[in-house]
Amino acid sequence: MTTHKYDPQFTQAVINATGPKATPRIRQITASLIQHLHDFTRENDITIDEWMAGLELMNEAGRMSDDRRNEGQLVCDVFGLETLVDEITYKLASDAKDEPTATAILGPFYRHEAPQLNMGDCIVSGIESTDRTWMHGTVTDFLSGKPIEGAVLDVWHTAPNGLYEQQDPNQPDMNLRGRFTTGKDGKYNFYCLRPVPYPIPYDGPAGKILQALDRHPYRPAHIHFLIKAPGYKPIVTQIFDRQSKYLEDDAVFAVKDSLIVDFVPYQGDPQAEFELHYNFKMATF
Ligand code: MBD
Ligand code: FE
Repeated sequence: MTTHKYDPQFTQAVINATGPKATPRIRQITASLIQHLHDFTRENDITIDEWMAGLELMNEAGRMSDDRRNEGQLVCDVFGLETLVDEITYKLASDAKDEPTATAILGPFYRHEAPQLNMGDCIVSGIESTDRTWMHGTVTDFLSGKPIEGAVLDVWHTAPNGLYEQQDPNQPDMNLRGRFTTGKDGKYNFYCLRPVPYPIPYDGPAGKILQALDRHPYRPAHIHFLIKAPGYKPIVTQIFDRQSKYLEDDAVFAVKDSLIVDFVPYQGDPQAEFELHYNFKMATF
């Protein structure tokens, strides 16, 4: 008897083709992936044309991706996938009673090797803006509350034109990025801008998907952080301006309540219009 491809037996045959040397984890997740892909395809009567359209989106995302543009990641982001894996990773890692700083997705615009700066330095260059912000706080152990020495705070955000420096030929290399290392007191402080909401890149597959789904491409104003300290789990997160639009409908689903912050008008400093205070709480491994 021949097995029709529509037959669920066919799916089992594909799963069973896995050889004995596949690791248990690979075996488990590919069996599940095949099952879900086949079920999805059967349930929706996916035709060759529709499958080809999806394939072309994937190929286009691949062709567009380089060290300035992670289009594949962006496609995952608009489907909420990066937020989901962030959530899962964070839950698996934590059985804590109290809460370290909540995580949020890394996103496609992180760059390694941002400039190493001194406390009190400014990450803004070549931009006239009235939204200078003095950001400061302490990095602590979330259980003991003790300050953490040697924590490296890696920060990045967009320019007022809505572009990260690698997207914008008019910004200096590594603009609006910096790494700051805490001393004994665990304190950090630096100058940045109060960021603005901005549209994620809209001229590729992620944009096509948003358009087809009748969704806007905007993210609320945010600042990214990657914080590392010896003996502690790294924190990948973002903070969001309470006054910003799109907190409720972020195009990439990254907002969490505990990450919403207040930019406070600041009188005490001729270099800054706003003050932003935020403490980061880390958990040990
Ligand atoms: C961004 O700026 C971003 O931070 C994320 C997570 C996704 C797309 C664009
Ligand atoms: Fe971002």
